[in-house]
Amino acid sequence: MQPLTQENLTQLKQMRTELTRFTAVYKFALDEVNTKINILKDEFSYIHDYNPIEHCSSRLKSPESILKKIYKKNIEFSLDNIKDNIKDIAGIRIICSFKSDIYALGEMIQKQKDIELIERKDYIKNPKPNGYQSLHLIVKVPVFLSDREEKVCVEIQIRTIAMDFWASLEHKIYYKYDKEIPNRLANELKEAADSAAALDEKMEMIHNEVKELKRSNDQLDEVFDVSSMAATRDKLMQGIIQQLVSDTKKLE
Ligand code: 0O2
Repeated sequence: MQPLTQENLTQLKQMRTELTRFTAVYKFALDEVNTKINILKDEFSYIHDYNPIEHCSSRLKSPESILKKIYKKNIEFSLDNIKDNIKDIAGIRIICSFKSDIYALGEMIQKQKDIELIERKDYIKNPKPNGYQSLHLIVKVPVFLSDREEKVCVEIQIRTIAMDFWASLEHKIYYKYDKEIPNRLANELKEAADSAAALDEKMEMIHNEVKELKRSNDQLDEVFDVSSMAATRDKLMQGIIQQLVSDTKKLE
């Protein structure tokens, strides 16, 4: 093996700096989107009495996973090619309570002025053949660096607890299993996804009915608000007494 020359060393150092800068930008983009999600989450907890976000997680794609994707997509290796072709280096997953929350939250995110929607894949309306469901948004966010501004891609996956349960276990079951899955198992997996979707529908239906019940109970409480009824009664009594006193005075 030949010893490293000064030139080799300089090149390696340059590559290391480039790579660090490359991944750092994705980390900053993740921080930015995470902050946005946390603000929404906090706003819901403090101001509204309902929070649609169960929990969130984020990750930077591992170099191994990036390389695999490049290979799969048959792309020549370069940082520019990676940037242009792999849109999920920075990824955030948001787990919502109900299916309707997914769309509401997706809209809220897309509406933010500094967010540019690049791609939207609705695997809820159109599940993958294996049953996978989730709403995927690829967005670009601005990252302000010391010498420039960069628009960076972040993939946001939004799904319910049931969809996440299925996807996490499916990933675990088939992790590193590269062969074709037997038809019987593929069908079972699809059935499990359908059961998760049915559970989501049922929970949302119960949620909506309870919301409706609560609304009519609140309206009833308003009409029959005991303290305001007592105040009205007291006012009426006061009026009657005043009238009686003045009538009596007139008679005297
Ligand atoms: P990881 O480990 O999450 O990074 P593209 O990204 O466009 O090149 P694709 O497959 O068209 O490739 O993108 P798509 O459909 O938007 O899926 C991207 C991500 O969604 C995947 O990332 C998974 O996280 C998730 N996903 C998609 N399909 C499935 C599925 O069938 N099961 C599970 N469990 N997750 C799925 P990665 O890069 O595959 O993996």
